[in-house]
Amino acid sequence: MDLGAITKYSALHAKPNGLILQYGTAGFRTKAEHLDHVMFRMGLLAVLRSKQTKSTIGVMVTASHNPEEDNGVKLVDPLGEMLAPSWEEHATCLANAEEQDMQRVLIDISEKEAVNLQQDAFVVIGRDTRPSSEKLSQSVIDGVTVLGGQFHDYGLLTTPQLHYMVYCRNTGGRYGKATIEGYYQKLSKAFVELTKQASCSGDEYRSLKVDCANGIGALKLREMEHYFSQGLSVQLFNDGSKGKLNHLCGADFVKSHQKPPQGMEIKSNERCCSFDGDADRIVYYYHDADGHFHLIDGDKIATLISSFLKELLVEIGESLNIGVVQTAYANGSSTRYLEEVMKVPVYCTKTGVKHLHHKAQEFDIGVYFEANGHGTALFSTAVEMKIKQSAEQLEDKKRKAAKMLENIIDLFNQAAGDAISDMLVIEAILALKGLTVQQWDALYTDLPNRQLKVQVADRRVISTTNAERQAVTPPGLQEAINDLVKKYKLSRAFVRPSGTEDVVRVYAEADSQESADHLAHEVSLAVFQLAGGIGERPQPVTP
Ligand code: 16G
Ligand code: MG
Repeated sequence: MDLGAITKYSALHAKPNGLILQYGTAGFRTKAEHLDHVMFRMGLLAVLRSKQTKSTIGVMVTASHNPEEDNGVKLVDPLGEMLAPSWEEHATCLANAEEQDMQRVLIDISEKEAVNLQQDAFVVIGRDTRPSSEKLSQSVIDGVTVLGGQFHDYGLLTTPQLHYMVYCRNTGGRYGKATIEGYYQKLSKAFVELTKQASCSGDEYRSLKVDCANGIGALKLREMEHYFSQGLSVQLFNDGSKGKLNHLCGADFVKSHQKPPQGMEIKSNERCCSFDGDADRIVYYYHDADGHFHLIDGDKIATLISSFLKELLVEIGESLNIGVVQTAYANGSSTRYLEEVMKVPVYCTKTGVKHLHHKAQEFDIGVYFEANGHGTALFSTAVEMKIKQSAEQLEDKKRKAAKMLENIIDLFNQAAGDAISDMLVIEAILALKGLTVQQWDALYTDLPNRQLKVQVADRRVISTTNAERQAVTPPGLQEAINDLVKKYKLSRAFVRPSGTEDVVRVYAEADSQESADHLAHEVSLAVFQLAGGIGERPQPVTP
């Protein structure tokens, strides 16, 4: 390590005095103007992680669904996964080190993690379309270079595309080619082959309206469109040509406001979807004949996908273990439907993709989705091999199903939840099953629900257990929630400190919207009273 050079360059990316940041659920996130030093330092850290794992590490510059003025950064581990927890701690430590402590912290991390500093390092970098992203990714590159790492800057990419690149590079090209072209070709080939088998695709030209949140998804989908246009025509809205990133549009807006994005005209029964700002989330929706808005969130996406996979397995005659992974935010109706009607085992983890991803890896086929639309399906290597063999050997009908499954495996981005990949999987399944968006929506009816935020002095006073479904501290809070929940039918509520914002989140569901709203409000008051609320007392929800 050339400590002199590190000190010199670090001073050019100085940390604002007193600024403390945390490597949160999905990396660092805050106002873009406070992030230059973090970017430089994450470049340094990526080099150390790369040396330690002897693999390519990814660095993505994005703040996803957050406002355009924000930015963020996260590291991607060798198999496309989120950074290992011990390294998250190093990231926080390094980001908060005062200038004079930088050398010591770097040496500390290297020693603790037994990093061989002689080892080569390779880092790949991607960024979203935020105005601040280009300069910030340059700071990452400065960090990589100072520590002697090699790098490839992919420039503009969706977050899942960067995960894909990392995965490809660390699996010797077996997963795919680590180029944007390679990504387009792999997914489109699988999609076109799949949709060719749809018996009803000939009668109806399939088209879909896509709200791209004025983000990177628009650019990438536009580039990719002609690769799969045989199977699907997409019409892009909020493509960044005029509107502001994530402003009144995008998956997060649509899911949390339960209404369509601005800038998209929807005719009744048209299939529409929204990506978020870095295209790792997707939700679907439509207007019925009476003009009512219907949201199809991550839970219903997981249901469609897992039931289709299960059907294929039955046809092939394989009994593989398939599991669905959700979080506490999953609508109670979805969990009930999966368990009771589809007889698929369901597991609940803490919020944040890394927790779901990890759990899903325990199954032959693990389908994971957060209600907010972030998810994918993972297939174990053994399953992939088995299916490939079946596709060669089995007789007619079974072979067809095995071939479909093979294409589906290729179509899912197994390195991360991916709006583009998920969209193509969903479109293929709808085509193959001849389902309309309403028929898909009718699988089950969501329980009415409400999410609220409460401001408290220190959100760490709330700790939870049982995959965030129960509060352990402060004392009395869970008992208060239990008493409130008892007042309503089909009700459930929980609270958790946000991992990305300085608030406590409240979730409630019940048999009617009015009850869900009341319950959420009452739970908010309990949080305010028992967990040190600040500012104005929570107000009742106005419908
Ligand atoms: C991040 C997570 C997302 C999670 C959300 C929760 C990743 C890539 N993203 O955006 O999965 O749903 O945080 O936010 O893990 P919250 O803690 O503020 O509720
Ligand atoms: Mg995102």
